[in-house]
Amino acid sequence: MIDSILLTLILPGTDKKDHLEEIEEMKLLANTIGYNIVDSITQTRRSIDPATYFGKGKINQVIENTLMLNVKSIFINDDLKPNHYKNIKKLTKDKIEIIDRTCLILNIFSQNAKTNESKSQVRLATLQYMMPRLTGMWTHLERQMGGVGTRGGPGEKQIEIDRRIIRKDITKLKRDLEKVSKQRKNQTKLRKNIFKVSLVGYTNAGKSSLLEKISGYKAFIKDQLFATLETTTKKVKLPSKTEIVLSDTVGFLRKLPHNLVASFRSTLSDIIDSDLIIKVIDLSSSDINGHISTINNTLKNLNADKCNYIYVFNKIDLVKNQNVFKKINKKYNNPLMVSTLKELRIDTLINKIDEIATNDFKDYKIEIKYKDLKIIDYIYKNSIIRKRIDKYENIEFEISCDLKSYNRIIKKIEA
Ligand SMILES: Nc1nc2c(ncn2[C@@H]2O[C@H](COP(=O)(O)OP(=O)(O)OP(=O)(O)O)[C@@H](O)[C@H]2O)c(=O)[nH]1
Ligand SMILES: [Mg+2]
Repeated sequence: MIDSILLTLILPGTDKKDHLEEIEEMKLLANTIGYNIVDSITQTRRSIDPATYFGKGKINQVIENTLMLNVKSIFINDDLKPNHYKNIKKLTKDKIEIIDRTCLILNIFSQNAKTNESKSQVRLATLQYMMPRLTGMWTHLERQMGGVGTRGGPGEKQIEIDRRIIRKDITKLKRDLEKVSKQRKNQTKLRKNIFKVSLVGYTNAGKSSLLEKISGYKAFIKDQLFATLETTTKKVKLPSKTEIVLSDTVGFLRKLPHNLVASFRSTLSDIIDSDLIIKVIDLSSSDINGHISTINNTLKNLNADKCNYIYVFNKIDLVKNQNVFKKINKKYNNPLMVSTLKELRIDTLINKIDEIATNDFKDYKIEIKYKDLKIIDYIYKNSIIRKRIDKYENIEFEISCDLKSYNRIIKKIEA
């Protein structure tokens, strides 16, 4: 682990509790890429310093202390504008690495991306992050080469070449991602008749663990932030024999960089089509309210805030304080509380999903000719068979499904 300092800013209106949560979260995030925060320093100011974000005196003092401790990196719990980054970097005389929140999260994402799609998404966000920072470097180099306004100096040339390469890369990545997004939309179309359930939640809440428990699929589970960066969708047969698809996707985090959200929009876009969203919350977290508001804000950004949802509070095995249960029960009207790890009340959750998936199901009677094998197959896939009577000329089915599916079946029979 590389020792490091964390620098944070408190402005008027900063919530003290949120601020402390963010410090703890930054420590975890930094650990994920191999850094250990040994000290955390906070400055309270009326406003952001236009040149150096924090006060210049404070920054100089922190740099001095950092170098004295023989520490080589400073984390900043915010997104630094390119000029802030450049000016702080200048004050360090390039002796200290400056890592802002976006840079840190981009690093975690690039470390954890597994599929070609997620790798391209992270690369796109990283290049977009780099572009304006190159401009800063360009000005810096330009000055070295003879004053602002000079054209054609080597600094400018090099940066222009870099920018051109980056721009080309960005265009190509966007094109590639567009293709994948189209394929995804086609897959979604194929699943249009099936009940779709999405697991969403703060990172590390236990979404992948739940996918594994409910579907039996061996998911990638780790006590780590952003273990999952891709969407996995699995078919699940519920006790009523209804088939649904269950999806697990990338976790949310407060102040997730805009570029990343934009790049991951297609991965997250499936959430909008959900018939049911399961908001998974870690009940053992000290910041349940913060996590819930992050989930709700993110869903709003994705235009998925109108979807039907339920809350599932996970990791109850870690909670010893009965007041936590009481408070949550009162606030969220006795929501589902489970332990995925200890397999507590997972059955209740599955039954709840089943109940919602079959909520508008009704019983119907239909008759099919033996030769209409395709329709028989369709019925088995799109309804629950309550009874099948094989008669001399045809088969009589008593089925249970929603009205839309019933109409589709009738249309096929009449075609
Ligand atoms: N004690 C306890 N640990 C759990 C429970 N459910 C999941 N975990 C642990 O929590 C950690 C995170 O679980 P994941 O399923 O990877 O969480 P996730 O929401 O998919 O996280 P990301 O993909 O990183 O966003 C793992 O170490 C799990 O073993 C639970 O009910 N109790
Ligand atoms: Mg996961």
